[in-house]
Amino acid sequence: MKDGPVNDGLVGDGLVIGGAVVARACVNIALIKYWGKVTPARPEDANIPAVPSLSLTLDGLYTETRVSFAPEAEADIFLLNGDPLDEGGVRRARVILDRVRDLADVAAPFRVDSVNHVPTAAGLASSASSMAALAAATARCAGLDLDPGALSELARLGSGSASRSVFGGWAAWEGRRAHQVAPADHWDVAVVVAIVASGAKAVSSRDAMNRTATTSPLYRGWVAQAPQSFAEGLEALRARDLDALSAVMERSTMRMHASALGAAPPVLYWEPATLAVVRAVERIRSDGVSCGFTMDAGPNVKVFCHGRDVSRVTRELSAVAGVARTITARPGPGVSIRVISEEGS
Ligand code: 2P0
Repeated sequence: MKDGPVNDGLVGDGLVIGGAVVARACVNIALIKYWGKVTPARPEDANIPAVPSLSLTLDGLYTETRVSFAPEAEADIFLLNGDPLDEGGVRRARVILDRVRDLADVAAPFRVDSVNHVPTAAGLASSASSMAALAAATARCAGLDLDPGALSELARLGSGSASRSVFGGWAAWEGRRAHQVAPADHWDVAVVVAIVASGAKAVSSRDAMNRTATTSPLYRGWVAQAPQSFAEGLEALRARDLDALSAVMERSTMRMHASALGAAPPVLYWEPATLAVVRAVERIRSDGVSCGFTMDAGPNVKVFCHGRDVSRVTRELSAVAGVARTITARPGPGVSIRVISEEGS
């Protein structure tokens, strides 16, 4: 099954001189969580995970990134939504650009123009979609013809979870790269995101997972149990068994957060309304509607359910005190690119 990057460009392979490459990548939600890394020996070993993870790429929540060469510039130029990218973002993005320059043996700076189509209030991290789109556009601009696995490795250098956003549908990530486990049309499920109003400033997932790995006595247990959860998640996905998938997804979520709670100082992402949504999911399930929750490095709750149950689940979650709004997403496509000629066509 082929569901990697789609090249519907106007020109053949080779450096894109004068024109630009536009790539689009969607966010993904992990059912079996990535939390912790292997200590890197070389720059190209960055963000190799200590645990395997399993995710679903989501339709309609994406980053679109335009990359061109900027031979007249002194350094790479980065714009996000029209404004200069912040320092942290530049550092992450430059790792990808430097790797591409190495692989393609080019020296020129790039101009990167990125637009996030992920509602900022959604609490859905856009680093996965951003870094996947950046990797795809830059590699193509520099004339690299990377297969989806190699592109996944490149995206991983910017942000670990970006390795999964290269693929449409369901992706598994172990070691250096992710791969597709099942396409978007494998299963009619949906994700309802319950946005929990919160003014709290979260610790970044990168800092939090490093702190967990270095200070939490629960981290070893987290790493030790992960392969079993991953295997169970894959089996439930293949069998399209939402009850089994929900059970292992919730276990993985709770164990990830438990390991973070054991850090010094503790990392606690939840708000009271987070727990209220968790209880609502248990209630909906006891009424006979299959669904399951997961939370990432923030207070919002993502609820998986069958496509046919979206209205019911949305209604129930919207009624929970502290839920500001909900967003619904379906399984989405992998990275796509298009090459724009100098004339802009
Ligand atoms: C995940 N998260 O599997 C987990 C669960 C957050 C909680 O992947 O340091 O931004 O750039 O590799 O990819 C978010 O972590 O971290 C993440 P880096 P990343 O989705």
